[in-house]
Amino acid sequence: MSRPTKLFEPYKLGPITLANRAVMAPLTRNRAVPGSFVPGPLAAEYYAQRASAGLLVTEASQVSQQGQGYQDTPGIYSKDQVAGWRKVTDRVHERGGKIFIQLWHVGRISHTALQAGGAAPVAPSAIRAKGKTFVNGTFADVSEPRALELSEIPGIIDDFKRATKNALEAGFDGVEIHGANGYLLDQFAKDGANKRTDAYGGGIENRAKLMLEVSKAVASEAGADRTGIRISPVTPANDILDSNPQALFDHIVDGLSALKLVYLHVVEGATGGPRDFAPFDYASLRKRFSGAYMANNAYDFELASKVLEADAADLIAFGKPFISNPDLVERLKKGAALNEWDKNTFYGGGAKGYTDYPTLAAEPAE
Ligand code: 8OZ
Repeated sequence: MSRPTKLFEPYKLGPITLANRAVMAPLTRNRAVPGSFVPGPLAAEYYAQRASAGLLVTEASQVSQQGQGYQDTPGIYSKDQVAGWRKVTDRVHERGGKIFIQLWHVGRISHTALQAGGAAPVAPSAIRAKGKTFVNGTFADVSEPRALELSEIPGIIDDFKRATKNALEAGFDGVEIHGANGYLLDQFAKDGANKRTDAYGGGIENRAKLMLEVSKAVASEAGADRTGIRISPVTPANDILDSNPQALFDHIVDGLSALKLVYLHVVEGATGGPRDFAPFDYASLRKRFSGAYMANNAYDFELASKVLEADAADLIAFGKPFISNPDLVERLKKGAALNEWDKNTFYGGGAKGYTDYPTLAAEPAE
């Protein structure tokens, strides 16, 4: 018996139809091939196992070497990376799944050890984040960044555009721009990290500019109906802060809506933490946005069903539950128990904690 809920109803997302409204959220797993940053040998298996999600969003994938901030995260800027991702999308499509890739530039959340020639990571302003990254097998303080020159900004936009072209060549159904969690686009948007005095700093309109220009460029390549974006208005992740996130994100979402992006993916509250971390009116974003509203952060079956029923969201993204439950949709349908996740195997390593979580079918009968 399946439990009645909109969660398992199909959803038309631009030109594609999702089998249900449960999305696998982007999840960093640090298992790409060291040096080439091609998706690792088990990545196709991992994503194919989870293809019964309405939509898979891949782990964040850097659009350039400069955009990398952690050890062994995959890229989408080289030919080999495109070929590696092609194997992933083929396996997912064979299983009837749909998959978007998350496009990422970390900005200041990086380390000189990951940058070409040991250079400083780039940021809107030369302000070091209080935070750690994982590099050379250990946690290290992020490096002191340098402020991007105004003349370098078109190059960043081009990197996102090229990555989008690569993503389409790799067979993705669409792309999600990573505008969340204190990485480059969020750093430009929020006044705690952006102290620029040029056209990309100062008031809300200037700070929102890079996120909107990247969105426009990506949508021009993939089609707006295959372009989503993830934001996290109030998260403190990676030492990010804004003095007026409601006004900032109301403005940003008006701009994204005008670009007709297909979905707005919102981390509600603190990423991986409390949903009520800071006051924020998410309904205001839903109202302003013309496309689908994808809600994320600590959703379970009950909350997802309630929010969909109330028409407060169209899609629900589940993160950690998808790590440990490849057949999450089937388990939720049946009201079956969920496997617990092992946080010791989230980042790096091999099959353990990656492709070895059992499905219901694989479990011994009681
Ligand atoms: C966990 C570890 C490293 C990166 C994010 C891409 O927070 C990440 C990330 C998460 O968006």
